[in-house]
Amino acid sequence: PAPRTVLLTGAAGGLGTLMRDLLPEYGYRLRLLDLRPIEGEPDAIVADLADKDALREAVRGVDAIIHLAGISLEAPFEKILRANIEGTYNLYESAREEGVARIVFASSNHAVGFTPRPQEGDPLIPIDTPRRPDTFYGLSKSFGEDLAQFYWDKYGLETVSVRIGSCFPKPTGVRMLSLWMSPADGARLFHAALTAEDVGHKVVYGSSANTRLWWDLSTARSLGYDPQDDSEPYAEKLIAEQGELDPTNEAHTHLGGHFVNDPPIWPY
Ligand code: NAI
Ligand code: 15L
Repeated sequence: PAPRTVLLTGAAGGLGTLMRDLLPEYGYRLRLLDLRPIEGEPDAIVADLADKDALREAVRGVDAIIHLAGISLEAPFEKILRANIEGTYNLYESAREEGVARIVFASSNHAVGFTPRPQEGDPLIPIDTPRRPDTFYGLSKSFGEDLAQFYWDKYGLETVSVRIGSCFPKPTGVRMLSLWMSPADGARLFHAALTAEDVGHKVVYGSSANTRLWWDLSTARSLGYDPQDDSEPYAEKLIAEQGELDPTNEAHTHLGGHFVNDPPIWPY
């Protein structure tokens, strides 16, 4: 049966806010969790991923979890360790103890951020390309994918790890023309990840069907994902404003963009 009650961690964040709007249309009842309270959502659970008791209670009775909570940019290793590495472990342990069947894990392009982007005529980056994290942040996503594989092999807890490109209302940079995932396609992909049968642990790239795509969406499509959007209508204006990607600038020649040399830092 299709999952109905889904715990959405990181529900106060950018992606969480977009998904709070879009996922109910697919028939999900969302239980919300975040470190920060959410205006207009008095029932949202305000908890830190470090709080094992709160997590255990939060996951009790849900059919699946979409795990978005954590530090979403670069930060000192100690902070990443606590929020993303220990926090994700705590969530998986709670899910195992409470018998939750499936987690959709928000991994990131930054788990493979040091991969050179394809140049004209090169093949798309395959899903089994070696992981090359570009930050401690990317390293924590790499850990999350391994954790997910371990919980499948050892305990039969399923995960779809989505290496999200850039999920924002619109693409805001030239690199994002390749990595953009429209919010509507994001909801389509999360829905596919929640409903596909027998996923075990699958890693997929998460973006729209962009004309300038750098990576191979076939594993995501194998879950039933059928992206409907393309960043191309935004291309002309962004390139006029920012110029084409510069082949001599390493932030322009790697999947992870400026995370490879000058990552944006988590503000708190
Ligand atoms: P965000 O930074 O806007 O939201 C993250 C949320 O997690 C925040 O509301 C924050 O309060 C919460 N959080 C942080 N530490 C926590 C903790 N210890 N316990 C409980 N909650 C905590 O990030 P965004 O953009 O919404 O991303 C969501 C997830 O998707 C993140 O895991 C991010 O790494 C991942 N991702 C997002 C991409 C995007 O394009 N938005 C791209 C790739 C990955
Ligand atoms: C990410 O992993 C970040 O969480 C998001 O804020 C964007 O920076 C995105 O990657 C990106 O690479 O554009």
